[in-house]
Amino acid sequence: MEPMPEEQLELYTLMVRSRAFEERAGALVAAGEVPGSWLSGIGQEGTMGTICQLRPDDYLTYTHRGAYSFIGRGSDPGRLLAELLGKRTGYCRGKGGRHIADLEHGILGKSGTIGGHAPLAIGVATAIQIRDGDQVVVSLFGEGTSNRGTTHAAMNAAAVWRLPVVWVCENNGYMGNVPAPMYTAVADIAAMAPGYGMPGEVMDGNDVLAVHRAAAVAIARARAGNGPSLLELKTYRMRPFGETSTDLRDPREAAAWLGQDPIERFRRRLLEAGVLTDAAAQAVDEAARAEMDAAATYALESPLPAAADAFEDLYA
Ligand SMILES: Cc1ncc(C[n+]2csc(CCOP(=O)(O)OP(=O)(O)O)c2C)c(N)n1
Ligand SMILES: [Mg+2]
Repeated sequence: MEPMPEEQLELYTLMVRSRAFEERAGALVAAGEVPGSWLSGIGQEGTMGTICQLRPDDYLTYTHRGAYSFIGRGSDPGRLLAELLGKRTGYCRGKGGRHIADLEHGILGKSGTIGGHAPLAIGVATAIQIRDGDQVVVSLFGEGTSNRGTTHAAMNAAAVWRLPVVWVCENNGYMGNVPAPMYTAVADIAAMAPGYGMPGEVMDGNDVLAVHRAAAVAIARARAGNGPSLLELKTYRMRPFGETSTDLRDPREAAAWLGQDPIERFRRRLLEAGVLTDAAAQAVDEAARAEMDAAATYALESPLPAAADAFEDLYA
């Protein structure tokens, strides 16, 4: 079922805010303000079609890319940017950098090794099942990450135990600068789903309403106790692997994908349907930019952790 017009506008606004965050984060990296880097999700905002459907008490685990996980869940952009800058006001008190967990919004963080977050999804989903809850876990991963043993083991366990997980593979065709056919023999990651005993579906990841439709089915299935699904979103990242990385991909490829920009496509569709006007779209853009400017100011003006803070948050 298509989301109602108001829901479509909300979804569009989330995507624009996510993009504005990415642009602000990229600018901070370029200005030398970030001690590490940022792995941009510009071009992959179609993934928001899954995240926007989660309830506040649901959970999300993610690999490493994109702001949509956080913006879609309601995280505070100021605290996110503060974390990126290593500031004390960040979600992990400046100790995570771009490895961010926002437990208030059910974002369980990620692992330094790709695919390390997949077993985390299983742990939470098992806890939900033991407690007879009806929450779900969405777990995002890249097509490169699909080849980690942890990812395979977790997908198998989720299917065997009928856990409430929705696996969302963002297939952007590359692991760093390496094209997918060099590390995966099948064209579609979702083709692996029947091998685990769960449904799998491939879709145009830049068509956010197609993503929304498929995610609605997968989330309902998980919530009803009928087990996991695997969604594969075919997409493209419009930025280099990381904001400090060299992009070795063919620039003609990126130019071709520009016409597939998920936000542009959704905007055109909303304009044609009369759900959005040019003036309203401009207002959404301006509000998002102003919000992220304020977030950046907050992050830049926030204090660094004190030396003694190094001894806090430790397991001993
Ligand atoms: C076990 C492990 N190997 C390598 C890395 C370095 N690494 C970080 S992200 C990444 C690429 C992952 O590609 P993909 O899953 O397709 O995600 P994308 O970056 O394309 O979004 C790699 C190799 C890592 N963090 N952990
Ligand atoms: Mg990839």
